[in-house]
Amino acid sequence: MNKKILLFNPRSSERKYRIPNSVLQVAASVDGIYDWVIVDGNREADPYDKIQSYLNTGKFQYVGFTVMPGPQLKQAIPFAKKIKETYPGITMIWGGYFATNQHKSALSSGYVDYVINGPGDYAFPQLLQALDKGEPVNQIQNLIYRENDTIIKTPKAELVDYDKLPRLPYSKLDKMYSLENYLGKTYLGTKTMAYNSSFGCPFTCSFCAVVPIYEARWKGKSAQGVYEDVMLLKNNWGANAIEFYDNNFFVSEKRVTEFCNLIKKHNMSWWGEGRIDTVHKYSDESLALMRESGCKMIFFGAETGNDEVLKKMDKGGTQTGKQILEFAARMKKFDIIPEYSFVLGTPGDSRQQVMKQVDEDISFIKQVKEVNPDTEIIIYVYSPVPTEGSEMYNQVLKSGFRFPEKLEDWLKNDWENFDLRKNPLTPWLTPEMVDKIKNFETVLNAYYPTVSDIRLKSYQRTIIKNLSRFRYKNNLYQSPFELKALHKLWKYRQPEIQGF
Ligand code: B12
Ligand code: SF4
Repeated sequence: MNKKILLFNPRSSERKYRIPNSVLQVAASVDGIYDWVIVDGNREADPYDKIQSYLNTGKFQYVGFTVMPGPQLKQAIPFAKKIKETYPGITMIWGGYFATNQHKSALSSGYVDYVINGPGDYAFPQLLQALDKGEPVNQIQNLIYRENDTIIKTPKAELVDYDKLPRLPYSKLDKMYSLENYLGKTYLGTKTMAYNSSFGCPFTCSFCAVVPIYEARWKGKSAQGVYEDVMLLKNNWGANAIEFYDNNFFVSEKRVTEFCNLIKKHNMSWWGEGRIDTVHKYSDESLALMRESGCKMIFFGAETGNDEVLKKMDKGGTQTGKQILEFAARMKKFDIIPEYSFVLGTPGDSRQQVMKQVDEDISFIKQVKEVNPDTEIIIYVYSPVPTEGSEMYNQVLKSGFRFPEKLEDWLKNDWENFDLRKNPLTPWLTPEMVDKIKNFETVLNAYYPTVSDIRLKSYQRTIIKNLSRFRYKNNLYQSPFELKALHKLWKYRQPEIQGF
């Protein structure tokens, strides 16, 4: 037990903390076999100081970082480098979406030794045991590492059966960081828990980072198992709302309705992410039951109203512009807010075509708002993910776009904006197009401020709505400085950046 493990969750959020499920689940996989600690960058003023205080004891052999694209890289990259320089004997293991999808730059950096390719629940303890015993690691599934100049990717494992995994060690986490402070005040409730109940997604949208990792596979925990976990957090720490962080919570109508029936008497509000075409197939009874059980809002990838582009995105074939509008209207009947995300700025054959598509998407979003003004709109600018072989990724490569090869290059401002899907470096998007998208977003957010910004007062909502009315109604989006100034002044909170 003296080869301890330090698991680090780099800072991802300024104010709203969430249970760091990625590292907590990894901790569960070694709990009882190894001693472990978590350092949560969201909860430490100086996380490196904390890391150092652990590593200076000399008892730590393994350091694991969870790394997703965007702000987490700001701590992940320099900290990993410094750790390797100061404690060269430490084995550095990265997991998470950035680590997996950008494993080449991670492993070429010289300070990341191993990358876990997808779920780490079995790969992580197996790797540590092999390293402890000095055994080869090439038999361990879901692993990526370097052998001289060659990158070795071992085969992918079958998806994990969530019900067979150990329960997350919440009480141990509570001793390091009070769990109560992880249960934040949100639009859903005063003590909102973040929870993940499934792996993967059965679809293959060509812009989505889940696809190369899970390859169209999905496996969920049973409704009973999810219910028991939720009740544990409710009974011990007073949770009264749930954010389901699953890539696709709604794959199985049966699992969802079973969960609703179990939870409905417990007065919990909840939110999750799903697909329009999947949930549109749900019966009216199921939708009514979901609302009754506390479902207040669902995040959906609407992406675009253009059927041709939807096809190119490989949304699975059944989502159409007409369906997106119909479904927004249907959700209104059930009093569940659809939170639609759109991806603007996808590649096209010519500049005119790209601009025309941006204009069409803007007018489609306004149509959605007419059908159901409560619909929340999230706008992303298309940022490619390396989904090898997809039609869209081939088009991206043809246009000359390349990911950075060096890990440090990801720290440059431009690449951070790329990660946040706010201003990508894609050759087909001109600054004029990006401005148009962003300016429209500003006007839209002013005319329809998100309900999820619970700090925005109702008088502020009225002021900004009135101020933006003329622009919104007359499609005048250029240079909305007055609205931007108010957003800045009131610290308007965009859920896609700060958390939903
Ligand atoms: C929670 C979350 C956030 C939180 C913060 C997360 C945190 N760590 O504090 C917030 C809301 C801040 C966030 C923001 C963003 N996110 Co985010 N986020 C998620 C979300 C919904 C859940 C992550 C999670 O907890 N999963 C549950 C755990 C148990 O699963 P897991 O992380 O996959 O972990 C397993 C394995 O990956 C592996 N593993 C992971 N880490 C490690 C570490 C070690 C050492 C090992 C051994 C194994 C390992 O083992 C784990 C157990 O099996 C995922 C989607 C998803 N369902 O995973 C997106 C996701 C990771 N986010 C994504 C993105 C792009 C972002 C943003 C950069 C952009 C955006 N606008 O969405 C922003 C960045 C802004 C910011 N402030 O950081 C993308 C990544 C896509 C990509 N291109 O790689 C995802 C996949 C969503 C998506 N489908 O697009 N996010
Ligand atoms: S449905 Fe959502 S999670 Fe699944 S592949 Fe498409 S975008 Fe990704």
